[in-house]
Amino acid sequence: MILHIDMDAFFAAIEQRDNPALRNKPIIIAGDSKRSVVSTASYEARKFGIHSAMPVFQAKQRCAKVILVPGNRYKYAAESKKIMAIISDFSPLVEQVSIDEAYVDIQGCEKLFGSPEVIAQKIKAAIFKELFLTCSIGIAPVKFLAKIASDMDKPNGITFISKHEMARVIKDLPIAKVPGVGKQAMKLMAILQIHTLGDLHKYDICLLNKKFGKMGKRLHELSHGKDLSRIETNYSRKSISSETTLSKDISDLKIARQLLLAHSQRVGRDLRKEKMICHNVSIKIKFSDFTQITRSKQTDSWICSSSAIFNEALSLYEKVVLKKKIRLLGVGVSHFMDKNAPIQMELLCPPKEKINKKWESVDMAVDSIMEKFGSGMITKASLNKRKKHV
Ligand code: TTP
Ligand code: MG
Repeated sequence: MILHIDMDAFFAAIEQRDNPALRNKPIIIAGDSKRSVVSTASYEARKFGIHSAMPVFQAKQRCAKVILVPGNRYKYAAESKKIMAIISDFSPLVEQVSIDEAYVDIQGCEKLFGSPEVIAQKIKAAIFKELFLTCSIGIAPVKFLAKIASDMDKPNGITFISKHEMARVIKDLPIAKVPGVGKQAMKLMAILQIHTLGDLHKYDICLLNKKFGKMGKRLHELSHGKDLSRIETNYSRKSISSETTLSKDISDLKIARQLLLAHSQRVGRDLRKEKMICHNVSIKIKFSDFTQITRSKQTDSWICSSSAIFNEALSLYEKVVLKKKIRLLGVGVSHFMDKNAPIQMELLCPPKEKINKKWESVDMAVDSIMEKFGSGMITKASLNKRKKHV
């Protein structure tokens, strides 16, 4: 049996816990610009139809009394660590999949802690006792159904899908709920009259493969209750990104450069904190008409300095033909490796960035000042004029 644990309204719940004035109130975690988007909404705010990714102005239209709370991602990351440590007391097989969710394989734990439902109750109680936070837990024989189950009775619920119930749940499961099925696939599915996971039964695996590629095979397996993915215990972040919705649309390259530099610094700092180097840099641009593009490239070497990330981001940016003004700009890095891991001398393996010692010590000094006094305390001189745009 697999458990999927997902914290309830994670960022908002932490803020409500830490500030009694916010409890039982509709709150959203978001930047304070009019054009920011909601990262999470408390369940009180959700009653008004407010949800993640909704622009803040819309959230305010839906509920005039909604309280806007600026986020603190370091605090949330610290809570996340504590949660994962509590869960690990119940089983060694824990796979963290995001800041607030994890799969747990409880094979062999039942003698020690009881039935799957009892284990779920114990985990919920342990998290609440230590951190005053609630979560929802799904229990199922396979990972993907455990994840779906954890969403069925939110907040603060436990949902158990037994082996015998799997076929029934799959038969009626809306295809939109299946992890990995995106908007494009949904359109094609609608044409093929596929509305639930069970509807896939009548299709041959070859046809699904042809229509949906690799995902077709996986969906075919899932529709038969087979999920071959195992619990992967070595959690590591797969990507780090930073982005801002600007207070005013921009088209000026100078301002875009400043923003790319600021995001490269934030991303670089997080990367160095994780003691990682990366091999892929991406940018994200949302235009004034809300259309969005991402561009990414593999770097020639493994990098971690803010300046190298910035150079890659800028070269990506300069290749974009800008026909509209920009509303949001972001930088991301992915394809990580431990900074201290030896590089194999293979032809295809890129070399480590030749670190410029002077810049490395600047990065280190800036990182530690930010760590101690907050990110507003130090900035590049060229970024100082940026503030009015973000
Ligand atoms: P979720 O688990 O998707 O959402 P949630 O924990 O706020 O609410 P629930 O699980 O009860 O439905 O995401 C976990 C956290 O990740 C969330 O608190 C904030 C952050 N997040 C964003 O920053 N942006 C987003 O678009 C989403 C969906 C989440
Ligand atoms: Mg959650």
